[in-house]
Formats: sequence, C-alpha cells, structure tokens
Amino acid sequence: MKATRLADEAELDGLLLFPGYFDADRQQELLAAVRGVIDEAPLYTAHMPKSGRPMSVRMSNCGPLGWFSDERGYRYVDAHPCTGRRWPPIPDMLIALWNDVAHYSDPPEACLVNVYSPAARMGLHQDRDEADFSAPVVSVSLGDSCLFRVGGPTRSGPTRPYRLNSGDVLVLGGSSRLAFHGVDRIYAGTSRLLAEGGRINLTLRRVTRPQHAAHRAAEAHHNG
Ligand SMILES: O=C(O)CCC(=O)C(=O)O
Ligand SMILES: [Mn+2]
Repeated sequence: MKATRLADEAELDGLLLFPGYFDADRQQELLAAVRGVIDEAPLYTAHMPKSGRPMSVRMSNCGPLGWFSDERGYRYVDAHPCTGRRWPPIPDMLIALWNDVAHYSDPPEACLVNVYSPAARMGLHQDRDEADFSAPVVSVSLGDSCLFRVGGPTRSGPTRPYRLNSGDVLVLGGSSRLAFHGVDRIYAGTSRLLAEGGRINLTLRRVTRPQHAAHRAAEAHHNG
C-alpha cells in the first residue's frame, strides 16, 4: 500500500501516513482482537507523574511490556498494574502490520491501547520512554476521526494538524521519531465502528535494544 509523506521538512522525514490501511472488514476483525485484549487486561486510568492528575484517555496494553504512568513516572511494566497478570500477546494482525511498515529487525515489544471518549484528548508529548529510537512507533486509528497534531523535536516549535480516520496507519520513524505530537480532539459521530462512540488508538513500540548480531548489521547498513 502507498504511504504519503506528511511533511516536507527534513525534521519530519519518516512521518508516513497509510490512509485506509485497514478496510472496513479488517477494522472489524482488528476491533474484535482489541476487545479480546481489553477483556483480559482491563482498561485503567494512568496519572501524570508530577501532578498525579488522571489522564482522560483510558489505557491497556498487549505484548511482553506495557506502558504505564503514575506519580512515580512514565515506564514500561511487564504486568497489568491492577490485576498483576502478564499482558496478553499482540494480535497477529498487528505483528503483520509491523512487519509490513516498520522496516526494523525485531518484533514490537509493546502495544499501547488508548481508548478516547468523545471528550478525551492527549496533550503534546514525545514518545521517549523506549531505549531504541531507531525503531518507529506504528500507530493505528479505529472509530471516530481525530485531530492529530505533530510538531518537531522541540515543544515550542510550530505544529501541523492532520485528520486521522478509522483504519489509517501512521508511522513516526526516522527523524520524526521524537517529534512532539498529541490529539487535540475527537470528531464524535464520524464513524460507526465503535457502538459506544469515541476512538481507539493502538501504538506498536520497540522498548529495548536488540543485542543480536543481525540487528547490529542491519543498523550499520541503515546508518550507512
Ligand atoms: O492517539 C493517538 O493517535 C496518539 C497516541 C499517542 O501519542 C501515544 O499513545 O503516545
Ligand atoms: Mn505518543
């Protein structure tokens, strides 16, 4: 499938959009898999590290590691903060997506599931709790469309708005890997995929650095 490069600036090289990567049937299939994940690993409310304020987006994870945040800070944990059970595995459809678009030697280790009610939003931030920024973050949108904002590597720089629709895949790789980004608003009622309305976002992430020789060779090749 064809990717659209979203911006011309060198600092956003590697920011790719695959509009409608998942068609309506595949969105239903993926949604069923995500519902299965949430059944095993119920949604929780994460809190901001310093203020302890609750985030408006509810979360879960699948994969060996899951993203979590409370007063002690942002981090990856290998078990659900409430149930203490390991996170369920990443659904095959998402592993296939990673293999298709990530161009990375190793599998993702975490898939954060963000559930947005129509009023939820996510402030401008960088994804930097991972040890390996050479792996992209691969993001899937399901349900209502949203206004997604992307800036550069500094918080104060200019930002651009994009609309993300159900089934779209966005890749933050290369020099856009550390771009500031956030979700300004959800456009309620723009999709019928989720009976309850709102939006689900899935982000596939590599968390640790692979140590094997094949990865080092791939990196050397990549870095020229
Ligand atoms: O919901 C989105 O599209 C973005 C989510 C995000 O930036 C994150 O989970 O770090
Ligand atoms: Mn993010």
